[in-house]
Amino acid sequence: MHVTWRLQRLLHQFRHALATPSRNARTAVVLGRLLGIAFVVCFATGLYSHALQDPAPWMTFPTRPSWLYQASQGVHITAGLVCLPLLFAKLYAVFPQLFQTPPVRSVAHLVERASIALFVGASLVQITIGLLNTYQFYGLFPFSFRHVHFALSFVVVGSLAIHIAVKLPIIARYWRRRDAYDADGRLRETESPSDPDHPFGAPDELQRRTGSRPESGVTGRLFAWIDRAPAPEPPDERAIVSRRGFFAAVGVAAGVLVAFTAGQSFRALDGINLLAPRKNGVGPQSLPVNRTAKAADVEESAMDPDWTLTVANRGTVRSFAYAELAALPHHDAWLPIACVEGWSQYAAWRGPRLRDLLDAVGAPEDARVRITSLQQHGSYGVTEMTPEFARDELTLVALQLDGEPLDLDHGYPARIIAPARPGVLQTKWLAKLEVI
Ligand SMILES: Nc1nc2c(c(=O)[nH]1)N[C@H]1C(S)=C(S)[C@@H](COP(=O)(O)O)O[C@H]1N2
Ligand SMILES: [Mo]
Repeated sequence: MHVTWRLQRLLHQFRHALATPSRNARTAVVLGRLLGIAFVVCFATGLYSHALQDPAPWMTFPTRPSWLYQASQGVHITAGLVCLPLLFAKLYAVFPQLFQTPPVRSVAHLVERASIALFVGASLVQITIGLLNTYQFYGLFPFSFRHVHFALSFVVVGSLAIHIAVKLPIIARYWRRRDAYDADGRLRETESPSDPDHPFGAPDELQRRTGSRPESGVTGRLFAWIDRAPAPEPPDERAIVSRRGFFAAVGVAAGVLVAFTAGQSFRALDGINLLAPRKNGVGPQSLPVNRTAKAADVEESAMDPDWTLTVANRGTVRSFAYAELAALPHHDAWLPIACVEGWSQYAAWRGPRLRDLLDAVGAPEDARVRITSLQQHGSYGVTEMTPEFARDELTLVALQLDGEPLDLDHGYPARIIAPARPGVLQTKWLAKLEVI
């Protein structure tokens, strides 16, 4: 008896805690709007990054402003981070819906719930692997991060579209605040029992507060039994999270995440860069390194005094020794490395223009260029560059960084640096440039 009473009381308390005024359809719509924007922004910036790395034959890209990719990558990572508190908040707001009775009422209802299950699952995986990627944990997965992240983005956006279509009536009804609440600040009732305004069968007085109807059937009887337990102490009011408090908590969580990580790209926030894995200015020549020469296994080949850079246009092949490259006219470029993992930093690069080297072998203006590194293993040993980048005056075969020869970890003897490109394509330890 005692055990039953305790259980009753515990569940009763639980029901009070769950029955918050924030757990309703209006909250779900407000959070859904923000999440929808964040997802679409991530999708668009992600597609852009993916296209740059895997350009279809017909694709050309803007090369200015030179920080275009840096901005797009920063927005992608920031929006992705913000999704985390938003998604948990949204799950919190609609959580009682998971326990609807009966679980499935019709074919349409089954489709609705299945699409939500897919959407929630795919989004959580997507955000989690994205977050792990920013901490360079992608080596842990038995799959290619980029390809899974890309494929999942279509699942997320597709199931999001279905979700929006299915919930359109609720979204429309609660879109505006004044339609959602009455003059007393209480949520207006909805007709559909599948609306996420059930405060999980809240005790009577809470049901009145939050403007929802009592449960019926088996759950109704269960809740009636639970509510026979004495009211929990401390009083109910304290267990209730107000709407304002709830949104403030979500806002603070999102703000803290952004403020404490944005320093990995924005110097101004460097001092409070507490959560991001990368720090501005930390690394050889005050620039972070993603993969070291040792990790790329190029220490020997890059330091070889007989190193040459091969430039090829079909039959026309020329080899440039380091001294020959150093004797060519040099140009300066103030450009960022913008890593897909979320950090970016500007630096002063110097060296011959890529287009001057291409001209030396008579490469056509519209040639795509394959760039090969000394690095034999890993995915970034060979990359491709479309002609608008190859011909850009800011695209260099950089020999210098901040007025000094490149550090071995930054790509000595020579590396590519180009405007508006992802960091992964700024190939280090060059071996060969060839017209495709
Ligand atoms: N050959 C080669 N080049 C490479 C890489 C690599 O792994 N191998 N990493 C790329 C990545 S992911 C980034 S972000 C930049 C980082 O350049 P940095 O180490 O000079 O800062 O180099 C790029 N160039
Ligand atoms: Mo990177």
